[in-house]
Amino acid sequence: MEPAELLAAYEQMAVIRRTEKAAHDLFLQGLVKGTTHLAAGHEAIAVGASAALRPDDYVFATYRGHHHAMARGATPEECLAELMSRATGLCKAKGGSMHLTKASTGMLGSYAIVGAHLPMAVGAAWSARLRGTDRIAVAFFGDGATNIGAFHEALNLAAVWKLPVLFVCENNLYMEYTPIADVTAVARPAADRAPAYGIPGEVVDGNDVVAVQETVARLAARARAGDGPALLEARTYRHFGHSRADPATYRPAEEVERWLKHDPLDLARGRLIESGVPEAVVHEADERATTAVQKAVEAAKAAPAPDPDEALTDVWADGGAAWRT
Ligand SMILES: Cc1ncc(C[n+]2csc(CCOP(=O)(O)OP(=O)(O)O)c2C)c(N)n1
Ligand SMILES: [Mg+2]
Repeated sequence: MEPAELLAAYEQMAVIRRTEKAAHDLFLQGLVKGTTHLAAGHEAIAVGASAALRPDDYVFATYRGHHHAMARGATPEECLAELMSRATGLCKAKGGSMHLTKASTGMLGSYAIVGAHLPMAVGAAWSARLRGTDRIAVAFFGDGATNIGAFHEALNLAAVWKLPVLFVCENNLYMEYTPIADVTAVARPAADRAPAYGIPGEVVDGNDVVAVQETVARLAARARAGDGPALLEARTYRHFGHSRADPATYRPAEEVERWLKHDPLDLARGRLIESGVPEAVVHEADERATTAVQKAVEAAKAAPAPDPDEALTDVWADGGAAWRT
């Protein structure tokens, strides 16, 4: 990444981090409807991957998907308003935290059923190829999804049909509360499964935005050129508990401390300074991120509730063109 690109990635991660903190605070104020699964700590995966993708590629995420929605063009205001069930929300308050979707930018949804969206990403990749495009699809999912049947079905079909799809596992070492290592037969839950389907399986430091960008760019180019799918395991750690109901006390203190010292924002900031970007310039990016999220919080709080007359709009496909991106 050139310094200017890295600075933009840093600012985007700073915006996501502050939006997640705002979501946490708004939840505690009773302003968020339903639960939230915050992605603080995972920012570099969404931002690094997005920097490597084209705007017309397809992205699928899980219920822990705020970072992917924002990396693919959703604004903090749209996301926070959605969490708060406001008319200005990304899905006009019909999705909530677990279903952030922005079809116009290729963000084809966040899915609450573990593993369910992997076959859908395979379908999007198949569609892209059938239509003669060179778009690719990317499915982001957690380590827990690697023990779900749909993960294996999706990998197998994508490999057999050599489809342009990337499977990106955000391995944060835990499922809801269970360490993935306690219930998985191999050491690398995603990457070690790739050889069974004859596709490349790689591990990357998911907290290093540059490493993620470079790896995704390489695997995306391969998929785009017709060389088929790949599986990337991005190692990371969540800063908050699984969901708002979870204080995450089951994680050893020294493990938490070790990972907090390996923070994606700190790593990117270190790289920026190393590459000669003045600290004041990085500070300005932090300030812009703070202001942007403060404004988003105020705007979301001030936004009206949805009109009851709209309760039945946008809930069923009408055959229109909106989803044909
Ligand atoms: C098929 C299915 N089984 C169980 C659940 C309940 N559940 C929600 S999140 C989750 C943990 C998933 O962990 P992981 O895939 O590692 O993702 P992370 O939350 O760590 O990002 C579980 C078991 C679900 N949503 N779907
Ligand atoms: Mg996990």
